[in-house]
Amino acid sequence: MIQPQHFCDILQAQGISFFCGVPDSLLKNLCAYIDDNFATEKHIITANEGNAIALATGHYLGGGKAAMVYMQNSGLGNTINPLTSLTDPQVYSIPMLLVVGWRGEPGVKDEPQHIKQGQVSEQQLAILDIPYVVLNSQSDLNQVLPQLLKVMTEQSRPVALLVRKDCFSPYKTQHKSLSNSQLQREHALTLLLDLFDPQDVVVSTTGKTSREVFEIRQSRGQAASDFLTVGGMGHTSSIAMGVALARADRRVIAIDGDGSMLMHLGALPIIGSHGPSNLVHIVLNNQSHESVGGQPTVAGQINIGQMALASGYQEYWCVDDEASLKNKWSEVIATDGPVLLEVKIAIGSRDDLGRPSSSPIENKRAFMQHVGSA
Ligand SMILES: Cc1ncc(C[n+]2csc(CCOP(=O)(O)OP(=O)(O)O)c2C)c(N)n1
Repeated sequence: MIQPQHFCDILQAQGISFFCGVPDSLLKNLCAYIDDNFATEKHIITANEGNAIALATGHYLGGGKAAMVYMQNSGLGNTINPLTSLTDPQVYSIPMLLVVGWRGEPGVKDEPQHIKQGQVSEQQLAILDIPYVVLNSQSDLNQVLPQLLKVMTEQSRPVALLVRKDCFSPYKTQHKSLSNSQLQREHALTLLLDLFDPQDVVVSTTGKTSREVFEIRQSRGQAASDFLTVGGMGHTSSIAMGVALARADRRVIAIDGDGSMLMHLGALPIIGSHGPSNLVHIVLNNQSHESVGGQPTVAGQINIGQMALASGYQEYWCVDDEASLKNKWSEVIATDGPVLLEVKIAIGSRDDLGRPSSSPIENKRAFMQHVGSA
């Protein structure tokens, strides 16, 4: 296995000492090492992967040095626009090293949302004309990295490492949880699902939130008719807005995460300006990307309430424990939307948390039957 420190040492020796990106579970040991060992001006966790390409572009423009951009292959989609219209050799020709976690690699068992992306990742890099190398735990970094970075520098272009599962050796973060809340996400979800009306329409976000929602419903013997946004991270609130506009007679509840909300924050003013009165936007804020390793977000340093209200939401509340959550809910549902409820939660989840046992198509059908659109 490759030690994260060894990897970063070689990069630094090759002149790369600025890191940015969005965390990925396959890269979590590398991300944790970088986060612990590089100062905040050398390592920035961006809202989405396209932002990271832009940040690396600015780093090169401002300092003449290439940066490393890390991401899950799900994030490749977010990078395609800046990679084709900004950094490509036919445009500004900007060197950078992309480190891409290869979820859904053909032949490796993975979740439905990773299958297609895993199949097309190599083709995507090829069609983008990005020279790449597949990295595995046995790769000889002393050979692979200098060769790839030579191409990057000589041709002044993005190059990539496509990183297989179990490539990096374990690294335990020294980083402490930023959240002060004691409320575990799964418990918050249990309380919320108790508070919801059976007629409510629920859209839940990417990562462990949707897995927990699914398990709670299953443990109660309830139909799994919530829409689980297993892919398309950052789009939960926009999906919910679409449903809310289509079904003005039903209360629609988006259960978002802080990382997910930040990824496509532009959704907020669009929701606020179009004002679906039947939309409740809940943000479970643990100030981290807990699902992929707990790397920090900036959600503890910003004022989500002011952002929501400035975006045109009708009302905002913040709760951080069981009593305040139960207490506020009647007010939330009595207020015309769109409204935003921030629930401050602790970092953490069960080790034995399962994965949805129904397929996305079954999930879609159950959801549409619940909404009355199928
Ligand atoms: C475009 C994209 N980038 C990255 C990922 C990997 N990913 C899955 S869940 C997640 C973290 C979500 O963080 P947050 O919304 O705060 O929820 P939490 O996991 O903390 O509950 C990330 C980065 C992804 N699925 N899609």
